Amino acid sequence: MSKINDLRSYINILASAGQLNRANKPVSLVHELANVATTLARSGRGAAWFEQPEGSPWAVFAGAVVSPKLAALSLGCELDQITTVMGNALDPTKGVAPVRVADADWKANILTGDQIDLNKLPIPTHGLHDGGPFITGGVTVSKDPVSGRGNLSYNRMQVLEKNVLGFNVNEWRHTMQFYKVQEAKGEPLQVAIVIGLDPAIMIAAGARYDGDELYIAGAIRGEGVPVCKGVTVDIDIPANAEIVIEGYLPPQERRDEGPLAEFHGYYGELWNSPALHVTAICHRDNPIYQTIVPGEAEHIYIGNVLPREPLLLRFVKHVSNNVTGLHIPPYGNGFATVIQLNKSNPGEPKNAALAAFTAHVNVKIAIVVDPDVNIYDPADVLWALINRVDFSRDVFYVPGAQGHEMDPTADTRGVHTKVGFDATYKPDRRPYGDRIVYPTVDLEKYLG
Ligand SMILES: Cc1cc2nc3c(=O)[nH]c(=O)nc-3n(C[C@H](O)[C@H](O)[C@H](O)COP(=O)(O)O)c2cc1C
Ligand SMILES: [Mn+2]
Repeated sequence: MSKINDLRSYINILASAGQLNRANKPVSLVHELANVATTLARSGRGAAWFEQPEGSPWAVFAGAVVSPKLAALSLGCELDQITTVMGNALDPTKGVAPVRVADADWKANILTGDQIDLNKLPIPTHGLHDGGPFITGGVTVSKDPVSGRGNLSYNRMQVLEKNVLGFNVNEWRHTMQFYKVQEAKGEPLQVAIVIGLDPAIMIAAGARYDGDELYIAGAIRGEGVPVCKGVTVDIDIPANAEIVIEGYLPPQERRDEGPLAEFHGYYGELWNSPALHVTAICHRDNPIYQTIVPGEAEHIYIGNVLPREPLLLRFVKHVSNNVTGLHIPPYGNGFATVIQLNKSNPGEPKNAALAAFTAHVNVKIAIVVDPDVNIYDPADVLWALINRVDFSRDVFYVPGAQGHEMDPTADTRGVHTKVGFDATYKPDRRPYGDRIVYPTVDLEKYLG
């Protein structure tokens, strides 16, 4: 496979894997683009490249990491290696430092002062009840004002004025910690928003990590990410980005932004958030604007699946060495986990489920299946639930446990009930021989 070092090289790989869909008809940035990207992703067709977003000369790309298949292509590995590759990349001892370079293609076009107009960018309004256009696929690069280390994060950003964005950031994020340090001094926090990236950087930015997340991207690629100083900010910015928006969050300023489609599939509320004042917009020639459809699979894949599967696997393997696979399906908001276990005794599935619950507060459903069940196929997991679970004996509850505070079934503090399913085969109850399996064939050989 050829090397991925930016969005363009990744798009080539998607095209050769039959997972790139070129939409060459005009498409509205308001709802329509997100609808098309979502329809493609949900039908297993992969990423979308919009050549003619209405009102913009720039192309828009969506769905870089929208399925297990695309996660594997992004990481340059097979489907069943994703958790191992991510586990390695997230190991702080395996991080690879970014490398400073003198120049970047995005410095080809630099807009400052009155030239700045965010309304000229093809920023989609995704969901029907979204408050307006939001940058959702931009990665925030900032710097710890105390240690000087770099940091990556995602922050949804609503266009409020031609040079001002509402900048959503939760209290417990590193980016918020940095902002609070600056605010206490009465100083702004500088940030750079990078758009159009090597998916390794997209994946790295979704992780909670004690250090600069660019080291994760370096570990994925086996070499340091090239970075280059900003034009108006003192930050090391990935050199191979398509578009860079530089600016600062002034101390004490708060603006309303929202609502936006949330990861749990409902719309969120208005937030009173810091404001990002733009000091420069830089871009490559003919740049590609990249977006993530909020509240859909890619959002969850990057935020809740890839960074957490290795963590859960570690905990579950600790209680049982017979675990053969683990997946956090994106259709479960990151709240569900499917554990594949080659059980050696009847109590083992329940212990494995309990280990997943303790590995991360978000996990509220654990389904334990046998090795003959495809953990990436929702229909196969449902088959196991229907055909291998006696619901009064094989289901157990953990009431009053801590979950995510936005879990729609939890109270406002996030207290909810966790539920485990032992969906493994119990031959002692009623023997059924083998499962029916029709092996998948290469259709090219049979169809014209
Ligand atoms: C697509 C996407 C959008 C996100 N949007 C936000 C957001 O608007 N606000 C926020 O606080 N976290 C958001 N997150 C989660 C954080 O970016 C993520 O937890 C990250 O690890 C935080 O990094 P930090 O602690 O280094 O700041 C989002 C994650 C993804 C994948
Ligand atoms: Mn961080």
